[in-house]
Amino acid sequence: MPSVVTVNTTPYEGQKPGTSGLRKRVKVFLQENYTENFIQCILNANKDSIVGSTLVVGGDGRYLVKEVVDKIIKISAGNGVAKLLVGQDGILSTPAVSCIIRKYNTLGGIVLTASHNPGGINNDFGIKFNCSNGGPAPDNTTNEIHALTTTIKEYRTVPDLSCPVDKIGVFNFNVDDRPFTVEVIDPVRDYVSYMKEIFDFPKIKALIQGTPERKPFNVLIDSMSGVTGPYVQAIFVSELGASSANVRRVTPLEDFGGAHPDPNLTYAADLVAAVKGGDYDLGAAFDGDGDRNMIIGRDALFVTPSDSLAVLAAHAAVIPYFQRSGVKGFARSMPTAAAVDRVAKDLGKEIFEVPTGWKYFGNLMDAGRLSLCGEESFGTGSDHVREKDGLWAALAWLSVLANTGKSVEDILKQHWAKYGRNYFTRYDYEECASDPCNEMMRALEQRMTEPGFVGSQHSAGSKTYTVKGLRIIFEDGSRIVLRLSGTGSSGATVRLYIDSYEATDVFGDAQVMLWPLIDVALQISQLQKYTGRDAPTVIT
Ligand code: VG1
Ligand code: CO
Repeated sequence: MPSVVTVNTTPYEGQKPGTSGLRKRVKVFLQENYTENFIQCILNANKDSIVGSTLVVGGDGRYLVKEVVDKIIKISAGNGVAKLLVGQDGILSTPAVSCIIRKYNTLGGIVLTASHNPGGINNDFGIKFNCSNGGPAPDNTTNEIHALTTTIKEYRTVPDLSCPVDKIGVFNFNVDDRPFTVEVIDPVRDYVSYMKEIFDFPKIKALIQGTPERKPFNVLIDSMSGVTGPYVQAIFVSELGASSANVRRVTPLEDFGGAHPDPNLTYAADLVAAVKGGDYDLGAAFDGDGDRNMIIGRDALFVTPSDSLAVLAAHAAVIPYFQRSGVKGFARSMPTAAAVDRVAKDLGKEIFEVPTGWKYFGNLMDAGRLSLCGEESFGTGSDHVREKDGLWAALAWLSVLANTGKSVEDILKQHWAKYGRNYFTRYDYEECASDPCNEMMRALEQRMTEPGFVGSQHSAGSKTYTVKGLRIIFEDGSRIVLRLSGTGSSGATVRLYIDSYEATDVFGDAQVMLWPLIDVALQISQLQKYTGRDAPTVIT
C-alpha cells in the first residue's frame, strides 16, 4: 500500500501569484521542489478544509502539464484530499475548470496554464488556484499562499502512487488505510452540455448550416493549438454542424506550434489573413487556456473587446440563459473602454468598474448583481461561470447574429450610430528593463500629484486636452491609463491604454482618430525615454 512521505524543502523567492496565478519560465518550475513547494502551499492555504475534499485539476496542454498533474496527484494524496477530478491527459480549459468546480461543488481547482504566454521548454508555465465559487482565488488567498511559500519547510507526497490520466475512468487507491480517488473525466462533456443549456443550439445550427431562405453563415474558428481544440470540435463540428474546414489549429500542442497563443490582430494574423482572403462571415480565435476571444467580421473587420462587451450587453436578452436568470448589472475592468457604460445607462442597469483581473468580478456575480462583464484584453464572460470564457463569447455573438439576421458589421455600425463610439487602443512594450519602468511609474505618479497637473493642457496636432483627474481623465471623457503587467514572466511589460469617445464621428480608423491622444500620453509619461523603445511590441 502506498504511504505518505514527508520531504524536507527550503523556500524559493518570488512565488507570488500575479494578475492570474504564478507564471514563470518552465526552467524555473523545473528547479528541485519549486513546483512541489507551491502546490503544498496552495493546500496549506486551505488547511481547514483540505482533508476529505475534492479538487478539480487540469490545464491547457502546454509543456509540463502532465508532469505537474502527476505531482498534484501525489501531493494531494499526501495531504488527505479525498478525490481529484482530472481532465483526460490533463486537459481542461480554464472556463471548463470553473464550470466543473461549480457543477460538482468541489473545494476548488488547480489550473495549469500560462494562458496566452508561449509554451514549450524555453517558454512559460503557470499554476493558478480557483476557489469553490469557480473563480480565481482572491488577493487575500494568493497573498496567504505567497506568505506560506516564504517559510515552507516540508511537503507531503505519496511517491509510490501513480495514476494514468490518459484513460477516462475512476481509479481508487488506499493511502495509509485512507481511500483516495482519481476520476479521470472527459474534458469537454460537462462544459458542452452547459453551453447547450445556455444557448439555443438549434438556432445557431440553422444559422451555420443555412436554411432554404438563407445561405450558410460561414465561420472560421481558430484554437491557436491551445486547449479549446477539443471543445471547438465538439461544439462547432459535432453539435452545430460546421465542417472541418470551418475550424483550424484544433489539436492542442505543448508548444502551441511555436506560436504565441494570444488572440489579437498581431498574434492571430494568419486567421485575420484567412478571413480577409476568404468568404467568411465571422472569425474567432481563443487563447492557450480558452478564456480569451477575438471576434472579427467579414473582411476581417475587427471588433474591439470593449465594443464586443457593449454589443453583447445591448443584446443579452436574446440568450436563453439570460431570459431565465434576467440580466443583472454589467461590469468592466478599469482600462477597458467605457462603451458598455452607455448601454448600462440606456437599459437602466448597474455598471461596475473593477481593477484588472477576472478575480475582481467574482464577488459581484456571487452577490447577484452582475450578469455580463469584460476586459479590453480579449476577455468576455458572464455569471454562468467565474472565469472569462472564449467559446461562450463566440456562441453569444452567433446568438445575436442568428436572432437579428444581421452581419457583424451592421451590428457594430448600428451600435456606434446609437451609442457613439469609444475609440480604443492599447500599446504594449513587452519585456523592458524593470528598473526604469518602475522609475517611470514613480515619476509619473509624482508628476500627477503635483499642484497644477489637474488643469494643465497637453497638445498634439490640432487637439488640446485639459487634465480633469488622475489616471488620466480629460475633460471630454477621454482617458489615458498606464500600468505594469502582472502576468509577464521576465522583465517589465508596460501597457498604455487610450480611450476616446466620439458621439458622431464614429466610422473613423481607430489609430488615426487616436494619434493625438497617444502622442500626449507619450509626452506626459516620457515612456520612450524610460523604456528606450520608440515603438510598442504589440498594438491592439
Ligand atoms: C493581463 C490582462 C488582464 C487579464 C490577465 C489574465 O494582465 O491585462 O486583463 O485579466 O492578463 O488573462 P496583465 O497584468 O498582464 O495586464 V489570461 O487570459 O492571461 O488568464
Ligand atoms: Co487566458
